[in-house]
Amino acid sequence: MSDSARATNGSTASIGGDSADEASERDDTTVTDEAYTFDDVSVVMGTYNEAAAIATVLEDIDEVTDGRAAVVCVDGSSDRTPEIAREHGARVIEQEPQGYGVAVREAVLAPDRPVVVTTDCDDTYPMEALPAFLAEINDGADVVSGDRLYHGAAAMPAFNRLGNHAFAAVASLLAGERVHDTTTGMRAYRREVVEEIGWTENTGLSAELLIRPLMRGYDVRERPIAYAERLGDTKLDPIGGGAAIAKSILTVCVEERLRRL
Ligand SMILES: Nc1nc2c(ncn2[C@@H]2O[C@H](COP(=O)(O)OP(=O)(O)O)[C@@H](O)[C@H]2O)c(=O)[nH]1
Ligand SMILES: [Mg+2]
Repeated sequence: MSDSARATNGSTASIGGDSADEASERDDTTVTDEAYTFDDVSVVMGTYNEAAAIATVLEDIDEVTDGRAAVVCVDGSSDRTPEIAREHGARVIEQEPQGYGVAVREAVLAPDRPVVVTTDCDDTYPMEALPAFLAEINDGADVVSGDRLYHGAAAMPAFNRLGNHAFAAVASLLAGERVHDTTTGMRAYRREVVEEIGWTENTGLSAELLIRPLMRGYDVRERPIAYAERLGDTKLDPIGGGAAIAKSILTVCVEERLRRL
């Protein structure tokens, strides 16, 4: 996808195109003649000591979806996060803290609704974009990925921003498709996509959740989103986490290329 073809005014851009090979490789999960509503959507997240943010995040989801989206929190907190989650009607799955990906893998596999949306529980992601993400799924997308870097991500620490640009450049090269934000926490998936693929990464799970569907020919679209400053403290160590993400991107891209042989 060239930058000129990239979405500008808040619409999405498809990444690559389905080659006959890629399309025949996957199950046909795209159902375009049924319109999902928020009754068909689960919003899921890992939560680890997010008492400063969780009420805001869950209230935003409720407001935007009119209380219709189901919410799942996979929680490893030692603070009041799980109580606040339950008070807001979320389903809480308790799990020892083992890192981002261990929590989010359990979270994306938990729902039985057909559309699964991930977010962080830190108030950085715009829940008001949920209707647009759902509309994109109803338009036939298998994965809709929020691109924080499109609008500049001024709220992101500069080191992380640089790293995220670098991850996107490397992933684009290795995957053979231009992607712009590989580590975003906000995406919508058809549930079949998350169920059909085996997930292996932890800190790098977000990149894996984008790259494997993309390299298997699913309809993956990036959509520019706003990105706000975090409430509460980050759980990711920028250097160790960054190295783990880089390793995940290499591993996943190589595995997906070998899988095509
Ligand atoms: N359950 C659980 N959640 C986690 C863990 N690590 C991170 N999270 C959650 O995963 C999300 C992403 O982490 P975050 O600190 O926002 O990472 P950042 O966006 O890279 O700064 C947040 O909602 C965290 O609470 C963990 O070990 N266990
Ligand atoms: Mg975050």
